[in-house]
Order: sequence, then structure tokens, then C-alpha cells
Amino acid sequence: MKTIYVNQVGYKNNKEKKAYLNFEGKSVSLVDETGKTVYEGVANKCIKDNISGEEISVFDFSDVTKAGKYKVASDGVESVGFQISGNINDKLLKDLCKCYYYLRCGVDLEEKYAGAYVHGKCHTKKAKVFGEEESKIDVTGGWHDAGDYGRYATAGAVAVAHLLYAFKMYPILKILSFDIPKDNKYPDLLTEVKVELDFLMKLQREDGGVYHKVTTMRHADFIMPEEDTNDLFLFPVSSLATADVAAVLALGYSVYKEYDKEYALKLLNASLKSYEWLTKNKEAVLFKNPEESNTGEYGESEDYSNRFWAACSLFEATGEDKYYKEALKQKDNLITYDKSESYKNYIGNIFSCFGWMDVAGLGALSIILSDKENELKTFLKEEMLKEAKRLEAVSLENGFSLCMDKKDFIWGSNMELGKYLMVLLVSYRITKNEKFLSLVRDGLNYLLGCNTMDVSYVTGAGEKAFINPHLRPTAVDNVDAPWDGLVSGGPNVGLQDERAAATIEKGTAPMKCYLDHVDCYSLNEITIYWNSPFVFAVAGLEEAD
Ligand code: G3I
Ligand code: 9MR
Ligand code: ZN
Repeated sequence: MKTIYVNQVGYKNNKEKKAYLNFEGKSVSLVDETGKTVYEGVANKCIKDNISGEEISVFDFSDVTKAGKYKVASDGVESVGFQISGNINDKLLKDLCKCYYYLRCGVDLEEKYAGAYVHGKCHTKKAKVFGEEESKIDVTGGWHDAGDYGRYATAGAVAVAHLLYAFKMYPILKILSFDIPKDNKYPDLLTEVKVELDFLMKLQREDGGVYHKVTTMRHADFIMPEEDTNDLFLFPVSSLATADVAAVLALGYSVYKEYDKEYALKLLNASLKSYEWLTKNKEAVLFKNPEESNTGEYGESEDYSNRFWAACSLFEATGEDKYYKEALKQKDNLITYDKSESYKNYIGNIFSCFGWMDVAGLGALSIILSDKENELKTFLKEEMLKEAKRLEAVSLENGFSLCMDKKDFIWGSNMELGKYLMVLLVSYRITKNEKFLSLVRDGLNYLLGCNTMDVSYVTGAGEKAFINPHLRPTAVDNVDAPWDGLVSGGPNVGLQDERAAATIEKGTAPMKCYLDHVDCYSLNEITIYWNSPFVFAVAGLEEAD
């Protein structure tokens, strides 16, 4: 079917604007709300796109700067409507941030803030340490991870990190106001992030080790969170969780100290306690789900990047040399690991990775953003730029100028994109190379509709935004639509859930391996760490523009 793909939210008035056609457009027009053609052009460069499987051509209408509502039309086909405006991403940025409020655990969501999406206090029972009898530890609070009700240390730490590094880099986040219970001490984003930081500290054991996750033994049925009253378990301490939490608490210290010295010091002390555990436990303590449990595993095969991040973050927070030395040691471990057999499938650069698993990029951010000059900083900047150059090259190989490789279409592919947009923005900060910014715009275009599914992967953001996330409350709350601002995991050639496997043929083009269905947890779930890279990306773009 002939289709015209646009960014369904729209385009910034004074910036470039591209729509994509899956056919050659001899004559393409931009039509305003009254039906008048205001601009005409052609889209005749048709690229066979090996990610979407379609022939994609581009219609560039950057010359149009007048605010308003438009459509792109060609050959009897019309795109969905979209806006051109000077503040095109304002609502999107607030919505992306507000999602964390809706995912709060352990508290009532009040109608005043949550509207129709209220829920009662949930997961308030004390938790049992796995393998022990008594329920004794209070771990209430934080955010639900995703479509499930689990709360996981490494996933939480990484989501918070994306938000806090963005906060450090982009002053617009200091003044961003979104509708949550206000705390007069902090900017709204820090008020929300504190919810998770407080929870992460509760996962810390007396000796500094951090429990890998707190969940029920098995995933809950599709019920509201307050109905999920099964026993909660704290699963074994891992060096992964301990290092990530040490890192994020030190990062928290460096951000919150401007607003609240006392709280910042509490974060730092907790970070030091976890770091102490790491120095006493030099061997990796990895994590594997016990057989009885089917909740998220977040397994990793080594902990070098986690220890690297912790050392970098504490070096930035304290300036102490011992952390710098540890960072150098872990850097060498990472270089060796990078060359090893177990890492050979990974296509990105190990020092610019911002995922829930590989976190060395987060350590790199601590070093790059600090004013201290040192060898490590020079090295990390170079690695970041190498990765940005790779992404630039990749973007030339498909019709959407998308910085994603075919191989990036795995579970949570939209996060692969989000992480790349972070790399491009950090690289833009280093070089001021406009091409990197332009690739960020292209990436957001993809997320918001310039893709062969003709879908916006953010709820409430566009006429054809997805509406059926794999998200328990949304599925059972009797409200038609989900709240706005949720990012879908996106296309995944792995098709790892039953519905996906039964509906989509194996071998389907990567960009088309998607279905907006509530059952599809491997294609259409949401998570706290899929929203956060896009808070970073949208804020970064706004700041630069
Ligand atoms: O690292 C390999 C890479 O080397 C390989 O080339 C590629 C292709 O198969 O796969 C990569 O591994 C993937 C891994 O994530 C790391 O990205 C796996 O295929 C993929 O199945 C795995 O998916 C994870 C999924 O859990 C299953 O373990 C998602 O990233 C992760 O976001 C998701 O997390 C779940 C939690 O467990 C529970 N809560 C919801 C959350 C989201 O679905
Ligand atoms: O809902 C769960 C989702 O959050 C996870 O990402 C996914 C993989 O761990 O598991 C989902 O739960 C499914 C469970 O694993 C198997 N039975 C069906 C559940 C979803 O309906
Ligand atoms: Zn809860």
C-alpha cells in the first residue's frame, strides 16, 4: 500500500523537515488545514531499504516555517496530520517524564494527578529474603519496572542515570514543570527521581551489597497493582546491582547537593558503603534466576562495565585518586573483554553503551561532563566520537537516515535507538557537529512515525500512536486509552512472545516485526529505561535548538 510517513507530532518551525514515501513521488505537496497546497516538491530518490524492505523516498519541506497544521499528499495518498511549531516537543517531553509518576509503587495515585489512572497503595508487604522464612524488610516505593510489577536494581539505576545525566547537561530540565505532587525543594524531575533513589537505597543490605531485585516469585496475572498481594522476595545480592547502585547514588549526590546538602550526603554515604562491598568482593557475583522465579532476570555475563561506572561516578563525586585508578583498571578489563569471543555479536562501542546491561557509557559521561582533564577523558571522548561516526555511516544505508543497523532490531529496539541518540548528543556537545543533531532529529522522526509501520511509538503522540501496551494497569483499568508518553519496546525480529510468534512470519523485514497488541511483551511492552533515553534526547534537542 502506498503510504506517506511523517513525524506525527510534527516539526520545529525553523529546522529541517522530512517526510518519507514508500513510492516515488513525482509531485508531492504540503497541504495546510484549509486544503490549500502551500509547498510543492518531488521525492524521487528511491532507496531499497533493507531494514523496512520497502523502496523509500524522501520529501524535504524544510523551507516551510509557518506554524500550523499540515499534511503531506502525493498521488492520491495523504499522510496523517501534524504540526509545525516553535515548541513542538513541549508536551512530549512532559509526558515522557510524567510516566514515572504513573509507575510509582507503594503509594496511592491520586485523581488530582493521575486522573482516570488512579490506583491504590501497592506492594506494601515487607519482603522475604529469598531462601529465608520471615518477611522482614521494608522495600516499599520506587517505580514498577515495566508492564510487570517487578522492581529491579540495575534497571532502576540505569533509568535514573539517563534522567540525571540529562538533568546535568540540559538546563531546560531544571525548569520543566509537569503535573506531580510538588516538593518545593527540587525541580520536578528531581522530585520524581528521588522516589526511585529512595527505593534503591532500601535494596542495600547492611554490608553494602545490593539485592538484585524485589518481585513476587512469578509474574502477576493481569490485575491492578494493589491486587497483587503475593509475597515479595528479595533476590540475591549481585555485584551488578551493587556497582550500578553505587554509581547512581554518587551521581545523585553530585546532582542533589545543589538543592539539599543533607540528602546528597545520605546518597554519597550509601554509595560509599556499596563501593566498600565491591572492594571486598573483587570477583564478579552475577545473577541467575532461581528456577522457581520467572520475573525479570537482567542477567549479565561480567561486571567490568558496572565497576567502571561506579569508579567513574565516585571519582567525579569525590575527586579521589583511588577511584580513577580503579576506572583505569576496569577500562583495561573492558578492552580485553571487547575483543573476546563472548562479545563478538555486539555491534556498538563498549565505552559508549548506555543500556541496562552494558553501562560503561554512563561512566564515560561522568568523566566527560566533569571539568577535570585527564587521559581517561581524552580516551572516552574519542571512543564516543568513533561511535557517533559509525552511526553516521549506518544512517546512510537505509531510506530513513536512521542510525540503526538491521541487527539492532532486538527486544527493546527503540532503546537501541534511544541510546544511539544519547551518543550523538554527547558527541554534538563535544564537537558542535550539526550532522549529529540532524541524526537525532531523524531518529525522533522514526520513533514518532517515520517508519514502515506508520506508527508513533509514543502513546498520545500522534494520530496513529500505539494504544495497546503490554502494561498490566492499562490492560485492566477500564480506561480506553493508556496515559500519554509511554515508549513502546518496538520491532523485534526475535518475536519472543506467543502472540508475536503466531502472528508475524519469521524472516519479516526487521522494521516490520511489530504488532500493537497487549499480549506482545517482546514487541510492545514499556519500561522505565525505554522512556529515559528519550527524555535525554528530546531535552538535548530542545536545548540545542
Ligand atoms: O546481547 C545479545 C546480542 O549479543 C545479540 O546479538 C542479540 C540478538 O539476539 O541479542 C542480545 O541479547 C538480547 C538481550 O535482551 C540484550 O539486549 C536478547 O536477544 C533479548 O531477548 C533480551 O531481551 C531482554 C528481555 O528482558 C528478556 O530477557 C530485554 O532487553 C529486557 O528489556 C527485558 O526486560 C524485561 C524484564 O526482564 C522484566 N520487566 C519487563 C522488561 C521489558 O520487557
Ligand atoms: O508480563 C511479563 C513481562 O513484563 C515480561 O517482560 C515477560 C518476560 O519476562 O513476561 C511477561 O509475563 C508473561 C510470563 O513470562 C509468561 N506468562 C505470560 C505472561 C504475560 O502475559
Ligand atoms: Zn507496586
